[in-house]
Amino acid sequence: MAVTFYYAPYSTAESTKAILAELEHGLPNPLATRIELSISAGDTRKPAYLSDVNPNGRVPAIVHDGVPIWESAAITMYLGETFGVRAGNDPHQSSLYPEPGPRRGEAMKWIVWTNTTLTVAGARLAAALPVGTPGAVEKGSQDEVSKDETARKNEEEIARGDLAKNLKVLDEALKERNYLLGDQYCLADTHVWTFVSWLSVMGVSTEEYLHLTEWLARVGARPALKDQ
Ligand SMILES: N[C@@H](CCC(=O)N[C@@H](CS)C(=O)NCC(=O)O)C(=O)O
Repeated sequence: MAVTFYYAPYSTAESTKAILAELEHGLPNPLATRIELSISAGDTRKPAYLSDVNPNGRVPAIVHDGVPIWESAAITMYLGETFGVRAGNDPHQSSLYPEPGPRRGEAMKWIVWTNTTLTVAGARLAAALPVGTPGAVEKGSQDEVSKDETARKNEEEIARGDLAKNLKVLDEALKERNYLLGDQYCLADTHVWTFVSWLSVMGVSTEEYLHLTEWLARVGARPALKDQ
């Protein structure tokens, strides 16, 4: 087994966990060995982890054939390209990621948008929530910041407004289509789904976005994801 997956529970690593669940679904053996780390215990900042796995001291990260790959968007695209594209007409192989071409570009667009736009607003909200409330950054995390109550509330409001704009973009894109790329589910759906699901932990409601709400239920009901 050549892939090692480093994760911490309830972290950004949930995205890679879901991607692997989809790719491993129905396979006789898992694709990856899992290694659990504790952020609050400082595991992600231990010298060996920083030097051999991720110099940023964060999860998720994978090591494949000795090569460390970090950043959840890069990991999703890499695992999709490596394990998710059906080779030839083999019906036993999964086709969870598009072949090179415009559809691949669309998948990349949503994966990168999730990390650079949606999640940036979500991370600002997490950092603005008082430590200890659901979804707030963990105590001891490098993202923990202290601020006075007025500044905190202000930042929370701006972040919630930005998230609402982003969710509307997603809702519009899902109008008249079952999945982000059309009729066929792909790992871009998995990736975006994990981050939108994370937002609900912080009390961000998606109920007013009808298409998005239906899509969340559709993706969440997939056999590989429903017990996540
Ligand atoms: N941009 C990175 C963000 C990863 C990230 O921020 N991970 C957090 C957990 S949600 C982490 O590992 N934090 C460790 C720490 O704060 O010490 C990605 O998408 O992979």
